Amino acid sequence: MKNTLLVALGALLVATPALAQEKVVNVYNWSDYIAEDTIPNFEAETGIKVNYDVFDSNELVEAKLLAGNSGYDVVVPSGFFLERQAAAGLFQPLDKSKLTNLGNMDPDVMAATAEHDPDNTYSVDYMWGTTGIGYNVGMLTEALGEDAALDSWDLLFDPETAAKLADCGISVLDAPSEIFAAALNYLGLDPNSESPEDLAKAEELVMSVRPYIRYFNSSQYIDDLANGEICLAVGYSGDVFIAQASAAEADAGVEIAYVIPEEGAVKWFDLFAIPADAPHPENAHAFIDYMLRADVAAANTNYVYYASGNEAALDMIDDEVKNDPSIYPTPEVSAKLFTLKAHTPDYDEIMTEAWQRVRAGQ
Ligand code: N2P
Repeated sequence: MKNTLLVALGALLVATPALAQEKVVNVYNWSDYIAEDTIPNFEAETGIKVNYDVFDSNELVEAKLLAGNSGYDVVVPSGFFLERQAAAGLFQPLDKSKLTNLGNMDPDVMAATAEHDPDNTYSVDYMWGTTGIGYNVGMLTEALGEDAALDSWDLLFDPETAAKLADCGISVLDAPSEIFAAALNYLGLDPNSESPEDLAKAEELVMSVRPYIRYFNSSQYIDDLANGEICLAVGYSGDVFIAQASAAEADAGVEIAYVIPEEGAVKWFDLFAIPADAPHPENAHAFIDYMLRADVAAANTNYVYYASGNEAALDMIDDEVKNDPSIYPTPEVSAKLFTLKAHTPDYDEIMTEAWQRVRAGQ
């Protein structure tokens, strides 16, 4: 009798979380990637408290997911990382019956992200953008002359040009896959090549300008560009626009521009997914569904200047955002963009070693 009771009690305890989940959701998103009132609005509407942590690199998310028990309910890796994470069983399938706003998604974005996640089983897009170059218009003109071309990866990869920018400051994302892909593409090689010979050429190229790079970091450049601390950053589109907006607001004569270089650039998708061991999957679905609401998606894009995966949001996205070809590329610009595939573990290992040498400068 006593045993039966204990078993029944145990079953109840196990079943309880699914029935009435603690009103909490633990979210791990990119830094500078959400409007200021999105979280408070969600909490007020649902009564679910959001613990919101941020990261600035795919590697960080992957390390947490691989270690297990991250405690996160929602994570937002880029598609070319999520691809292998999903294959490794790190996510649970989305329960689409709980995502009432899924119909708002842009079918083209869904098709593109299905390349990483077949049938969009585990993920849905939040935003997408490009990895290009942000620069200080005045400083670059001064360093390179009025007639200098400001729309080429030469700004970073041509040693003569980069040398002229070393004093005003160059920063580069701490994102090996994306930087080596840009280097391969600049060399006329396949940005998705996993050949060790191609990697060696890309490493050599980045090494040739390494003396002129002040630092590798994936978030610091927003403030540094805005304040005129650096003059060129290889960065994420929206982050450069955030720097541009804050420089304009400060009204101290700093003008920031973003360019998708003419040789082409990486286009990525950042995707919501729920870790297999998420403690609050119900609330994770509620959070994702909220983020898929058209008005919420529009408010976030208007705030961070990344293109939304949400088609229904378009009407509410500011004209200056949706008509900006470096946020919503024209077909002509789109033709220059390329996506990345997930790396194999073997390639990842040699790429990481190459990146460590690049970072260390030797
Ligand atoms: C947001 C950066 C997100 C872009 N600050 C990287 N995929």
